[in-house]
Amino acid sequence: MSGAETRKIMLIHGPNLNLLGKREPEIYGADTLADVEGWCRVAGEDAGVAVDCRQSNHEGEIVTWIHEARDTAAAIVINAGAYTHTSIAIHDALRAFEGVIVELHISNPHLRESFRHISHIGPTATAQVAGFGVKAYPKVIGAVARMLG
Ligand code: CA2
Repeated sequence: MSGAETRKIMLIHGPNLNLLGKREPEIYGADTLADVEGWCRVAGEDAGVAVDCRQSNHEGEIVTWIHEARDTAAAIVINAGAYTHTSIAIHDALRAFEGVIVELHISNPHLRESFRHISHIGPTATAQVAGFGVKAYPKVIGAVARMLG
């Protein structure tokens, strides 16, 4: 990673999270993904880090972005959506990323169906946050910025 990117965080959202604020507000809240990404960019500006926001419904695209982050970002904040519980490919890609990794969930998967209790992201993560709703995102960006120093 070059010096220019030592203060960049890649924020990755997985499948269906483009629907935030448009369905199931009782679980995920009424704010949209654009709202959340906007708060994170502002939190990044306040903390002196750039936040590179991505969302994909395709596992391979997320894997490719994690590879890209090896050269462009000092940290990854990832809500992999349902791929959290299924994707060895995302697990393996994260294993090859040497920076800070934060696994973030809006809900607390442990309070939900048993198939959400396994995380393949967790064993790769520096830190995990779950159950605080979407308001956790800008807090996490600030915390990661402080970790980066
Ligand atoms: O709580 C989270 O952040 C989750 O990562 C959300 C995933 C779910 O599969 C995980 O178990 C926990 C689901 C994302 C679906 O997002 C939607 C948002 C609005 C409307 C419909 C789906």
